[in-house]
Amino acid sequence: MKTFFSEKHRLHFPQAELSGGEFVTPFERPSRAEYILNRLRDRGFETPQAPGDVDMKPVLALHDAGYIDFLESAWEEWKAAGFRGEIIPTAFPARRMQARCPDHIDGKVGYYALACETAMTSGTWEAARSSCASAQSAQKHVASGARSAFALCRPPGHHAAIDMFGGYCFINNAAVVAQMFRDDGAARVAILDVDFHHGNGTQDIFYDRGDVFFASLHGKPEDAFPYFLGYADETGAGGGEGTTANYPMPPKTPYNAWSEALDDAIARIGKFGAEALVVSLGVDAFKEDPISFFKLESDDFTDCGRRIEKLGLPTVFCMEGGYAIEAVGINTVNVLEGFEGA
Ligand code: Q9C
Ligand code: ZN
Repeated sequence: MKTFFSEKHRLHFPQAELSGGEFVTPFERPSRAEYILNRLRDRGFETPQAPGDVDMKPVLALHDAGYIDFLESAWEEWKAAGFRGEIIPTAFPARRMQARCPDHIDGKVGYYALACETAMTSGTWEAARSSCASAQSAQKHVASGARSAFALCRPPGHHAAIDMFGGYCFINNAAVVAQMFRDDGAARVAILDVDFHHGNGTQDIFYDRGDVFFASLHGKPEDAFPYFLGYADETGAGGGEGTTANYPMPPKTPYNAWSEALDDAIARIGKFGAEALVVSLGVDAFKEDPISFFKLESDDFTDCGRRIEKLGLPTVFCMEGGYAIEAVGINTVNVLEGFEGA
C-alpha cells in the first residue's frame, strides 16, 4: 500500500492545550507522525510520498467560505489585535445568543470554534492544507486504480464541521476524499470512522446527503468528547435520512463488543452500495490511550483491518487520532497490514 505524508505538518505545533483546567503539552503533537513513519519503515512499507498542492475546490464545496477565510487570516488578525499568545477561543455563541460573526478576531475565533482545546499558531493553516493535500494525493492514487492508500494526515480532520474547528481538526480530510470520489463518478461513497471520538464534523457535512454514508464507532456522547453529537438516534435528515449510523459505546468497551458494531457498520455500508470507502483511521480506541476509554489491544487493530478489507472496496485511509504515542505507530500499521492480508 502506498502512503502519503507531508513534512509541513510540523508547522502546526501549539505549545498549549487546555485540559482539566491546566495548560498541558498538546496530546496531538508532531511526534505522533514520527512514530507512525518509523513503524511504516520497520514493517517494509515504501517511503511515504510527498503530496502535490492542495486543491481547494472540494474543500470549498464542503466547508463554509467564511470559515476558510477565517482559518487563512486568523493568525495575522490575532497578531494585529495585539495578542501575544496562541489563538485560543474564549467566548462562544451559546444558547439564545446571536449567530452573527463578529468583526473582532477574539469574537470570530469563538464563532468558528466548537471547543477551546485546539490552539492555532502561525503555521497551523499551512499544516492543515498540507494534511488535506496528503489525503487528496491518496485519493488520486486510488481513483487511478490502486486498491488502497494511506494518508498520514496531521493535523487530523474528522471533528472539523462545515464552519467549525476543534478537537485538533481544521479541514475535514476524510470528507474531502469522499467528495473527490463523488466528483470522479462514484455514485455512492461511504466513510467509516473508527476513531474513539465521534466524527461530528463528517456527520455535519453529509447529514442531509443520500450519496455519502457515514458510520461512526465512538465513546457515547454522555461521557465523551465531542459531547454534543453522536447519539444513536441521529440517522440523517431529508435526502440523507438513513445514511448516518452512530454506534455510541460505554466506558471499558472491549473488542468483542466493538467489533460487533464494526461488523454492523460494514454490513450497512455494503447494503448501501458504496463504490468507494474512506476510513477515518484513529487508533485512540486502544486500551492505553490517555484521553479515551475503550479497551482494544494492538492485535485487535489488525483484525479490524481484515474486516474492513472484506468489503472489497477501493479504500483511502486518513489518519485521525491516537495519543498513546509509542503505540500509535504499531496500531495504525496493524490496521493497514490487516487490510493487506497480514
Ligand atoms: N483532556 C481526535 O482524536 N478533548 N480528536 C481532549 C483532553 C478533545 C480528539 C480532552 C479530544 C479531541 C482527532
Ligand atoms: Zn479521536
